[in-house]
Amino acid sequence: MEPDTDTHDTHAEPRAEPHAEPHAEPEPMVVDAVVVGAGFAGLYAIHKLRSLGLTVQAFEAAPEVGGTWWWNCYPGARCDVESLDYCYAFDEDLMREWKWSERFPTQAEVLRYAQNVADRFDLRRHIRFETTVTAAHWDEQSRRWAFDTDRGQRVAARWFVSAVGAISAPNLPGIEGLDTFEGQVLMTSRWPHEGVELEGKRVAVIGTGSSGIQAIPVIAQVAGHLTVFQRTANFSCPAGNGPIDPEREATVRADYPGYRRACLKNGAGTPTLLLSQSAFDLGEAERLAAYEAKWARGGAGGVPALFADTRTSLEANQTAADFVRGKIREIVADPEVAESLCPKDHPIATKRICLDTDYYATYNRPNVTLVDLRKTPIERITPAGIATAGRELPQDVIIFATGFDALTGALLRMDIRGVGGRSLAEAWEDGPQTYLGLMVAGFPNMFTITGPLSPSVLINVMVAISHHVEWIGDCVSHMTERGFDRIDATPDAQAEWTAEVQRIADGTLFPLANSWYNGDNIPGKPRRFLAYIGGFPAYAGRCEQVVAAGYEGFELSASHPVAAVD
Ligand code: NA7
Repeated sequence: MEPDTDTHDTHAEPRAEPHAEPHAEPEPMVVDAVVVGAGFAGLYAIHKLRSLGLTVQAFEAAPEVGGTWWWNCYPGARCDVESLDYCYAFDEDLMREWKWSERFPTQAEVLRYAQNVADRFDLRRHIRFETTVTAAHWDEQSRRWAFDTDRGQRVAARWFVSAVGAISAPNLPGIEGLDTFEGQVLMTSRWPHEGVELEGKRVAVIGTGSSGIQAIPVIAQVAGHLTVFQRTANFSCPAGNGPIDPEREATVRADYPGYRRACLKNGAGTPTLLLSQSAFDLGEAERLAAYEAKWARGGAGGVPALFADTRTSLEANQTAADFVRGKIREIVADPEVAESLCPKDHPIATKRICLDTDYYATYNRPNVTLVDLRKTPIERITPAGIATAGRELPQDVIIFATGFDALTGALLRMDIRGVGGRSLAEAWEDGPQTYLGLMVAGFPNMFTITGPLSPSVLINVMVAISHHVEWIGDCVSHMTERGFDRIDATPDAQAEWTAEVQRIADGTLFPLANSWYNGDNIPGKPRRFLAYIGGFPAYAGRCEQVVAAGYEGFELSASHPVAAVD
């Protein structure tokens, strides 16, 4: 595609721009596409759109690529998808040449991979780092989006590709007294890259989701004393991490592209097979033996990934939940602590299942204490520590592992305004509505990679990202070839999709949990199931059908008369 004549050079090296003078009105730079975010979604989007001949400008708030893998560099941070699956499949040389060292890669290794991709495909020159997009407004007349950044840049683009990430907007709970604390306050999701000295210190961790469960065993090894503040006990299964098994690696690498294509036939876009067996197809002894074997092997969805009906039948779910609770009671020496650690208020895996290394055993250490917030809630944070049940627990460091405003948070933190100046916040007042998780009606030419109501966090997110980027690339090519310059989802198609996503979720046990999947962790967030749970093959099939039917549910148009294309 030819760039607009008024396009500025987008191929300059990234550089820190001085903040704009107050009241200065710089002329907007015009490019074909703006990509917001330079994590895995943004990197691939830049590469894809550039390969179509588009001029691309990306913005990234961090000083580096990597997105969530840049920010979440807390001790113990690790991917819970296996490394051989958690990578791009679009370039065979990259797949062949990049070697992972562990079954589940550390944050540092995933970040190195992202950096390698950025360098290998020369993507950095398109990215303005340390720059946050503050506003994106649709201009109907020019059929372009106008962007503002916190550094005063103004850019206009035909295509707006959001690559802001599904779990990227941190949630810092407003606990009374936090601003009075005289020690150090940290968030796992904004961990300092220079590292933190925790040796010998009194450390508090608030939150026991995946981040807390990964960080706690590692912090416990160095802290003088670690106090864990747990609001909801969470199910966790052993990751079974270790060096990559050379035999398995050799098998996968014998036909890596074929292996990855085969994974796309599975619900989660990983090698986990589509399950057909019910937990009750086996007798009790056989079922327990299967759970034992899975627990010993570790990885891939843990014990609840064994049977097809764990997600849909409370009775089947209970067999897996009882098994894990039994393990917790076996591992944790103090029965009272073990009971507090046993989740009882939600079916297993209806909050994201955690994979850990020695999480439960960590509570047997003499320097670790569990505070069960269901029994003794936090009253306030004091200058010296945390007060619960009328006593103060002094701390040097408080670490918040309190999660994210998932799926919608990062989008809503920008001032996005579509047709008629309507804000995204207004459009999503009752919860997010999207068509295929890819577009929002009334926000033309805006694509949301792993957006709300797409499979996103419920499948291997590298598969989700790749699918969206390729779908968007195909759509933009289709439009450009035909001279179209505006695409919008129809309200009807969007309403139908939004209802379908909820309907499928309602057929599972997921709505029974208070979880970020339902938006429950953010006060005031409307309750709605935020991801498509029907599995990758069904989702991808639906997207293909939509395209085959001439972008059914979308309206494509041109500002100038267009010639017919075969
Ligand atoms: P999660 O899974 O949302 O976990 C956050 C944890 O923080 C969870 O245990 C919460 O308890 C707890 N929390 C949140 N707010 C509070 C307050 N106010 N007081 C006490 N405890 C609180 O986030 P993670 O970062 O661990 O993981 C997110 C995803 O990132 C993960 O699934 C991976 O995909 C990567 P709650 O359960 O809400 O009672």
